[in-house]
Amino acid sequence: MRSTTVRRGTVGAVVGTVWLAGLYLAAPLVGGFAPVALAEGIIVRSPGWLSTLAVGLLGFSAKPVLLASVLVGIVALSAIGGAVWPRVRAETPFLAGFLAVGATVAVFLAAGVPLSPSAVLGVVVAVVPAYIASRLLSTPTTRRSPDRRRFLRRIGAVAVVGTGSLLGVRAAFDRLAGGRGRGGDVDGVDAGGSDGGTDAAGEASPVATPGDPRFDFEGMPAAVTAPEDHYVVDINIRPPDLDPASWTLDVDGAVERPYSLSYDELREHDASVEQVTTMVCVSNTVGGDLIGTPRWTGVQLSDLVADADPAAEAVDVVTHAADGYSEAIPLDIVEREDILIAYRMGSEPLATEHGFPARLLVPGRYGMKMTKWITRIEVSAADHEAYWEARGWDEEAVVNTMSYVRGVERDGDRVVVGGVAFGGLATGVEEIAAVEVSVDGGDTWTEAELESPIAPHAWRRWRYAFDAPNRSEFEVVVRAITRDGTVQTEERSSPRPSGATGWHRRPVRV
Ligand SMILES: Nc1nc2c(c(=O)[nH]1)N[C@H]1C(S)=C(S)[C@@H](COP(=O)(O)O)O[C@H]1N2
Ligand SMILES: [Mo]
Repeated sequence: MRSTTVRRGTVGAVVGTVWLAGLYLAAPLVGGFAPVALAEGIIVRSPGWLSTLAVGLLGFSAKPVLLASVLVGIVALSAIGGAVWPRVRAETPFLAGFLAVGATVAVFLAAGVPLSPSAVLGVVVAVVPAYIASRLLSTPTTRRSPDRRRFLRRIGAVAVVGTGSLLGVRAAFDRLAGGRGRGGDVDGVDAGGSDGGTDAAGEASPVATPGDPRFDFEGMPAAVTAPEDHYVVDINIRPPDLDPASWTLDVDGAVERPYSLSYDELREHDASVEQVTTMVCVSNTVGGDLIGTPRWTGVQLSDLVADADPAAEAVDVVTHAADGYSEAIPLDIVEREDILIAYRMGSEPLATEHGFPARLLVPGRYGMKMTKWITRIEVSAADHEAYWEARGWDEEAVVNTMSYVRGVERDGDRVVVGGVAFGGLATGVEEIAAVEVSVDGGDTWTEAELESPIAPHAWRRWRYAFDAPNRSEFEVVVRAITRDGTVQTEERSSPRPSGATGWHRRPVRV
């Protein structure tokens, strides 16, 4: 009898896997791959000490590991369910269908999917393939056929064909939708590959860019990042969709004159300025892609706060967002004129995923400081514990000095390598004074050419051209030097809690 139990367990696992593939197929209908939302829900609801411990043990891969555990857990539960499943009787198919619908609805509810016709369709899309798989596998083979090989072949066929075709259909959907769907993205702590350099040269935003064309070559990012090329990171599976007609920005707390602004009042505010500013996620690994330098338009936060007349005991400015996110910055830093409530990126209103209608922009700090979907600016007389701070990340989040290798191109004997360099400061302007590059793995170093600054808090592109008639493989290493002469630290540290450090090292062939 033991082998029957094993077989049934295997059937359960396959049905569970097909169900997961069905959930993935349904993702565009319900705003995302539901298990991601479950994992996010666990992160958000777990106490700060637990997420701190998890990230401490697992590093910045805590979120992918958690998601993987959720997936494996679901398959394991299905296997157990299959193993203890009652013998096939007339009513069992109904019971199975009922269970599958129940599980799907429960997962969607836990993931915060709102009830709608597309959610109902999502349930159908998720359940039907798993149901078909269970019917195909449960009837005669598990009971009668003694032929183990045949059974295994059948299981394998259902698993591969079922899962494969669901994933294929989903990929086709994504292609039709232009590949911009967010569903299933594991945003946040996972920070892309380490080799970077995927931005095509010359993909500049339609606005006239101040970049020097000599720094536009194979693999180099545009000087100014087009909105659609800027990375997206947040805690949501589905970004808040705010209606600009009813949205208000409230400025209140420890102030004499609380007030609110409508979307139009914000855009017509006279303290509006335009600035090109680099933003990088604290979870970016050395050389990673969670960095961009868009052109922003917004209202100076100092003006918005001053208009409310802060009380003498005010210490912090807390920004609150529609998704429950919050961040705090000390009042004395808010006096800087380059901290904006931004409502435009490039020449367009902020995209939904970048915080429409408005978001905070704090130059020189990591992206986590830059609250999207902002609804309230609270002047606070007490120290506020912000969202990521409560989860063990650095409170000040000043950007570490960094430099990345991005581009490489050959023209005859001549080779040019290049990339970007950036650093933040608690106050003051961007501080990169020089970039040094090695093409022999760090044995010898040369000073690279730096593009003239395009803005005070924008990255600097760098390039280094040299003759290499007889060599095609190089190990490029780069390090930046700040204005006070400090060389970027070689010491590797993980993104948590204060951002990654270390020299970017990248083998290239050209
Ligand atoms: N409301 C809200 N704002 C947020 C976040 C969030 O999860 N919710 N994530 C922050 C983080 S960690 C980063 S790196 C930036 C990313 O902004 P972007 O997606 O526009 O690049 O937004 C920040 N602002
Ligand atoms: Mo971030």
